[in-house]
Amino acid sequence: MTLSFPKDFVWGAATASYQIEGAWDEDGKSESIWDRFAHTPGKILNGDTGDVACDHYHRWRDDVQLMRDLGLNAYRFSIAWPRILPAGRGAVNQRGLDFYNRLVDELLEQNITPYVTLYHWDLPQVLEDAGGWAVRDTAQAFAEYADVVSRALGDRVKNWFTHNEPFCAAFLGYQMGVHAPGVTDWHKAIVASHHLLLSHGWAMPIIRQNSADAQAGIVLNVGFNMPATNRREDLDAVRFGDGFVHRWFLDPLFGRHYPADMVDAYCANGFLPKGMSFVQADDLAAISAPMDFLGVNYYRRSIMSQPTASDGTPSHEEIRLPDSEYTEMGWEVYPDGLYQLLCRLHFEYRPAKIFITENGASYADAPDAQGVIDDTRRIDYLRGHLTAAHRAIQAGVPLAGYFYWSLMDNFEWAYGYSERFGIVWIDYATQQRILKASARWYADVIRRNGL
Ligand code: IFM
Repeated sequence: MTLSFPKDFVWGAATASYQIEGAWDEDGKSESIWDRFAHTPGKILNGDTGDVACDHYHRWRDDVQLMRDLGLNAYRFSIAWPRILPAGRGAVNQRGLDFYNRLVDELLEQNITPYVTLYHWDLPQVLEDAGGWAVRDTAQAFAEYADVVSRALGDRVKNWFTHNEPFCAAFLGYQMGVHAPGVTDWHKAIVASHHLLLSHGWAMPIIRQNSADAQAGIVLNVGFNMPATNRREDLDAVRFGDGFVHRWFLDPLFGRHYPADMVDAYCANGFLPKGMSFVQADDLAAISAPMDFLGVNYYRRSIMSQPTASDGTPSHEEIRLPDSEYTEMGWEVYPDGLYQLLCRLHFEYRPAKIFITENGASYADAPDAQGVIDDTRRIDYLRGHLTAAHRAIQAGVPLAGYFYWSLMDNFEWAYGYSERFGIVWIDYATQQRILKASARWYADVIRRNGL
């Protein structure tokens, strides 16, 4: 059976600055929180860092050529804030801006539409030293940064995402401490989540003002959760998990307040000694500024169960099914979850448009003796998820595009280079790029606008 996608459907791939660029201290760039975190012994598997990564900072022209060869019509990438404003705010580093100027020009030259993410986690360390996302002033600094970037690129870039996965920036960074800046403090994380959302809201009108006819939105990580059984505890785990990761962000963005059940849970656990006093009068109106689209990063289903022995901290355990399939991240392959999720977002929140801004699988398939990378499991993953996306469109979801994560293997945060999500293989010793079978398969999908 042939599945055709709507005319004008956007076919892309995504990356992020720290994960691919390298050149961590070149051309006037300052230290980011990820530079500091990765340079701290014990934080990243195998002591890996993003110092060189895929060396994209120097190989960007070849990488754009690769995108062109694949027939991508869009590319989602992020801007490294410390390249543009080394002191976090104030003086602009023209050499940093020029890198992105050149990249955008080359993409347009090759008929590839740039989709820019302003923040994919590499906060200038100097701002972290002043309190990071736990202080309100960082939201103001972000608005200034958004102004600088959208003024410089806004004549050519017409698709903007303010943040990538603010849940991860706030809670992996400030509560679990597994991401930069490595803090473990519930209160700071909750406050940080508010400042991230606030900075999004403040940046939206600035982007619109600087970039005529621009479309703008935010990218959230949203999964599909199910209870392990219908025991009350498992249902509660799903409700808490949904509130923690999804509703806490979706509700205020779509004009509702922070979810009351989560505020109550955080207060009951002592995480909000002064309640929500950090939310000021106009904040929620700013956060719910209408968006042109919502970016959705979907990877997997989580089957949740409340742990029997709990220390009082909200938590859950994830159940692994013996007969299901898991990627090397340990994430279940569950394409139907994408369909369910897209329908849920459409019917519950009614975003004007949705992009799947990330979806992908980590498998380590390497070149064989002939240099061929036969990553059949990734092709199956892609096929399953694109079929689910197609079903969602049939059901009325305004899905406008799909970005595979990731264009190339790269620095997978705390896992370093051990996880490979790319459709392009990176040989980190030589920086050679090799197309995997999945890249050719995806190129074929793009060419046919379907599968
Ligand atoms: O690599 C990350 C990306 O930076 C954000 N979303 C999830 C991906 C895979 O973990």
